[in-house]
Amino acid sequence: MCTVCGCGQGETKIEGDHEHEHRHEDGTVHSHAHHHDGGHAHTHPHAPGGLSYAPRHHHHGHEHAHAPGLTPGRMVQIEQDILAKNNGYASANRKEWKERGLFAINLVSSPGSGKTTLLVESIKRLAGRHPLAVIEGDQQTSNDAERIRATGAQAIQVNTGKGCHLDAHMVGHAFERLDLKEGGLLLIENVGNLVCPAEFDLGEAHKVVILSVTEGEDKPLKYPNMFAASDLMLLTKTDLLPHLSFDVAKCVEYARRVNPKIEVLQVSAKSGEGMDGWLAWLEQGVASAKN
Ligand SMILES: Nc1nc2c(ncn2[C@@H]2O[C@H](COP(=O)(O)OP(=O)(O)OP(=O)(O)O)[C@@H](O)[C@H]2O)c(=O)[nH]1
Ligand SMILES: [Zn+2]
Ligand SMILES: [Zn+2]
Repeated sequence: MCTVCGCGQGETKIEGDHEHEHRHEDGTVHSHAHHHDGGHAHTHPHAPGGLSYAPRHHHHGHEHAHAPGLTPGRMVQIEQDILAKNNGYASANRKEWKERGLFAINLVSSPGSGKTTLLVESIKRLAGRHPLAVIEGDQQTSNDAERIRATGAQAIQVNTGKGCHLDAHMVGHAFERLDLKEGGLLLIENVGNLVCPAEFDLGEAHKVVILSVTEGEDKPLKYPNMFAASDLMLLTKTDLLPHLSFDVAKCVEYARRVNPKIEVLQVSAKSGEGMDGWLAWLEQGVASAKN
């Protein structure tokens, strides 16, 4: 269950997993994914409190709420538990990525802002310069991971089903499937949603909020949490500006109103305008994360 909008969880599927069904004592049936290939189930308990990604079957967290009968107090308790658990996994991810000298970023935005196109164009330009991998989050389909793999880069898809955000636990498992060398770049494309992903730390170095110029300049005011949680705002699709009445200065002012420290870069994945600045930002991050 999402702490913010109450949408369903427990339907997460990482590419390569298989589904199986559970029946609870109250008769509720739900399915979720497991993978058994590789079979190594290596333990890397790297969080205080003994959190660990193995054995893989024991921490699915059946925290989906059967809302009827739940008191508001109980709901708040569940939300706090979910976030506390997420934060445990996020610190585990952060620790592991730090040990490996990886620069991990979490791309957040509303649907269709241009995340995957930007990643594809960035990866083409970064080709061969750094070890790099992508974790793709979407509710359904592996379309985005396939678009990334078409560039030759490795990518793994996480489908969240009814869930509206990636959490640190799924990302940790997806990361296990990647073969990412030391000193590289881990790009995480979150589910398109300007609300819930703001709440979930994945262990990333930065959240980067992508806002396309077709969405209107007032998004930072309407969804302040997301802009407050991000260190960089990328204004995308700037090739379309001549056709729109989007006010860039106003948008930047709104973003700084909710987050005075937010950096802003303007890019067009289509024309290539501004890509150098964005790639320089990434390169600097990779350099600073290296051990
Ligand atoms: N004009 C223009 N269109 C773009 C640009 N970048 C992406 N698009 C278009 O915007 C649409 C959405 O792009 P995607 O890259 O799929 O967006 P996304 O954020 O990954 O979408 P979801 O994963 O579904 O949230 C597509 O039709 C792209 O061709 C750009 O720089 N300029
Ligand atoms: Zn199970
Ligand atoms: Zn996408």
